[in-house]
This record gives sequence, C-alpha cells and structure tokens, in this order.
Amino acid sequence: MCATCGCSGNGHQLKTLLPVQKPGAFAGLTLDRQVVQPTEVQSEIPAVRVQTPPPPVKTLVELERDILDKNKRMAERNRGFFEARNIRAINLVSSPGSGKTALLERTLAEQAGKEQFYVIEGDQQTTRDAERIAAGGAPVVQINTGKGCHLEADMVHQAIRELQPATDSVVFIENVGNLVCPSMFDLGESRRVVVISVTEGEDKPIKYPDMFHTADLCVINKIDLLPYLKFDVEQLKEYARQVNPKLEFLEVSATTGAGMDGWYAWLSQSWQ
Ligand SMILES: Nc1nc2c(ncn2[C@@H]2O[C@H](COP(=O)(O)OP(=O)(O)OP(=O)(O)O)[C@@H](O)[C@H]2O)c(=O)[nH]1
Ligand SMILES: [Mg+2]
Repeated sequence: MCATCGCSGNGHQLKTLLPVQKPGAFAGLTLDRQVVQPTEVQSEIPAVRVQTPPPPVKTLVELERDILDKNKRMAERNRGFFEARNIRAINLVSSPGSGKTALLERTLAEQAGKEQFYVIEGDQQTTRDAERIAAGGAPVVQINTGKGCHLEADMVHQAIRELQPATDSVVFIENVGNLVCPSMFDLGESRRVVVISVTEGEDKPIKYPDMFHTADLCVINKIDLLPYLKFDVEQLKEYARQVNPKLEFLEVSATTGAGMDGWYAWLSQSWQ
C-alpha cells in the first residue's frame, strides 16, 4: 500500500517473458502470487480468553515512514547486488506515454552487440511493454502493480532473482508512468533517469519537483515534434535546474534516432 498517495496495491504479479526474435510471438511463465487466507483450526482444548492490549494506533505519517523505511532496506540490498556485479541499473521514470519503452526499444536494437541488457517493466496492467521488449530479444520481466502506482524495491528484488543479470550488464527498470509516487521509492538503482516529452509542457519540473529533484539525468524525448509545437526547451531546462542544479540533460527522438549517440555515451560511462 502507498500511504502517501492512497493507492493500495492489491498484490503485484510477476511475468517472465522469454526473448523472441519475431514481434508478437512470446512465451511466458506466469508467477502469480496467491494470497492464502488463514483457516480456522478446530480444537478440542477449551478456549482460554487472554486479554491482550490493543495494538498501538499508527498515524498516517508513521505508516508512511514504515513503508518507506522497509523499502529503503530492500533498496540497499538491490544496490549491493548491482554494485557487487558492476551492473548499471537505471530507473526510468516519467508520466505515461513520454516514450520510455520506445527509448528502450531503439537502445536494444542499436546497442545489442555492445552491451548485455535486461529489462524490468512496470505497469499497472498488461504485458504490452514486456512484449515489445521481448520482441527485441532482451530478457524481460513484467511487474503488474494492480492498483499500485509505482514500483517498490521488493518487486524489483523478485524480478532480479528471475532475470539473474550478468556481471557488467545494464538493467533497465521502466517504472509505472506517473510523475509523482515513483519519486519516493528508491529501487536500489545506480541512476535515475526522468524522461519528459516535448508534448508535456515545459513547466513539469516545477509542478512535479520531487521527480526532477531525485533524478540524475533528464532525457527530453520526441524532439522530432518540436517544429509543430510551442515548447521552449531552454525554459524546461531552467525550470528543472531550479529544483535540481546538478541535473544533466539529453535531447533525443526515440522515433528518428536523433541524439541517441549522447544517450549511448552516457550509458557506457564508468559510474564507480
Ligand atoms: N513523434 C515521436 N513519438 C514518440 C517518440 N517516442 C515515443 N513516441 C510515441 O509515443 C507513444 C508512447 O510511447 P511509449 O514508448 O509507449 O511511452 P511510455 O513512456 O513507455 O508509456 P507508458 O509505459 O504507458 O508510460 C507511442 O505512440 C510512441 O510511438 C518520439 O521520439 N517521437
Ligand atoms: Mg512503456
């Protein structure tokens, strides 16, 4: 449950999709979690009434702190796993439809021989993004969060156990499309990348500051559409620097491939 935003996860599901060569044809292994309800045990021993004090009532702030603390501990485990194997783990966050999956599709297609890639896909429903990634030949796990609006570190932990990423590889984690809650949940990633497309308006960094404040890199996508829009790239950068002066920027088009060399150079740099 996310006490912060009020979304209540009704149990997430993991689906591992085997990489395929032909788009559309994928084989899947479903690892649905089952919730087992406690059953009543019939006993012949007479019941003894024990007076137990009521559990302490927690405030919303305490609940939120508990959730974030638990998430932080699991995130550190993930981070230790990634660091021990020199794995670059990248948490891609954005509003829905900014082009996260399109960016990954092109990256996998153009860099497949140079790096070993693994992908964790987060969405509330469907395996559509995982199918797009599997069609490109990369090992991928889809996490469906149900009512949850963000990925959490324990979900990523389970996905890593499925994927078993190799030493020196790159693990992309595509978060649920949402500019608010994913900013609060450390997944143990090495770097956080916020993707914003030029159709969203340049004021998003000041309207959703947490997302831009916690990111290392801002990828400005869909620049092929700039001639048709009223969008000021420099204004966007200025707003973003107001909330995060250290934020780096790249301008790309996942559709045409413009600017992708800068993205590949950023990916291949040493982060240790
Ligand atoms: N013109 C243009 N369209 C793009 C570009 N990148 C992505 N798109 C389109 O934008 C739409 C959304 O792209 P996705 O890659 O599905 O976006 P996403 O961020 O993964 O979306 P969610 O997973 O639903 O949050 C699709 O119709 C893409 O074809 C781009 O660089 N230029
Ligand atoms: Mg996507």
